[in-house]
Amino acid sequence: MGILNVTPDSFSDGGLFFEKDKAIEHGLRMFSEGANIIDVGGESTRPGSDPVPADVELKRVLPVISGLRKHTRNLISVDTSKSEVAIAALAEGANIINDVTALRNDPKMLSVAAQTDAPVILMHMKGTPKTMQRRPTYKNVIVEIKAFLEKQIQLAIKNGIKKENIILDPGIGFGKRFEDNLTLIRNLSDFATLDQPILVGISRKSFIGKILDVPPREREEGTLASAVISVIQGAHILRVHDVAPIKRAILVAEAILDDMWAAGLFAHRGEFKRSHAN
Ligand code: 9MG
Repeated sequence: MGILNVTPDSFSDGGLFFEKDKAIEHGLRMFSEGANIIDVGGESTRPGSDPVPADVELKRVLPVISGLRKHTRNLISVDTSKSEVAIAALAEGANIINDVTALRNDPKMLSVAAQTDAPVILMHMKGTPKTMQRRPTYKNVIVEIKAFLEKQIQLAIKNGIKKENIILDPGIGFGKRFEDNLTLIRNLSDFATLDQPILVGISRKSFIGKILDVPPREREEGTLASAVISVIQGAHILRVHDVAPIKRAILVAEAILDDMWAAGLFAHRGEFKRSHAN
């Protein structure tokens, strides 16, 4: 999944793709580099950021989604937690809803996802983007996030969202301490028991900056290392800025993992492949 932030203030590429034509060109470039989905967002969710009104978000994302749709039949997701924005984006050609609040910000999001039959990404976040990095704590970060995601799966299904339309995301960097982010990536395979595809957003995030002491634009190698480990641990979708290098790294990692599976060295990967075979 390639990231397309149509915002003036996102943490690593704020302002770069704020202009419609530049955003469309960048989205198409990420598809040509191997992205299977482009995630279009009009509201920054970086730590400390304020929400923007729906009309501002709409003005930012709709022209980009309709522009991309004119050129491609590939998948487009809309990064929003507002039902009004999700409805308009899906009408304009988006296929997937990426809701970083896991359907908690806007109660109407449940019926929108159910009625449109759109796949929905349910992400864990402690607090809001404004408050989430104010001393988050967990007794057991894996157990607590799994319990939260399980609860949101049940809520979604009770409200008519199909199980096969649910994608889960532990929300790296969203109300997490440095060590929580490392623990989540290291133990991503624990989320397999929830029996849904797993998405992770590791790209250029602050845990990488903390390890390497580099700004967001210099976090590509750190992102690559995190991406490969996430795939080994069972991630199905990676949300990233630098599509081309990450796609190449993952293709190589997957070829090795598939050979390991064929040799009987990676049982859980084989189980996942069998259970998701058409
Ligand atoms: C919008 N956004 C920023 N980071 C993200 C992440 O890690 N996951 C998802 N689903 N969305 C994100």
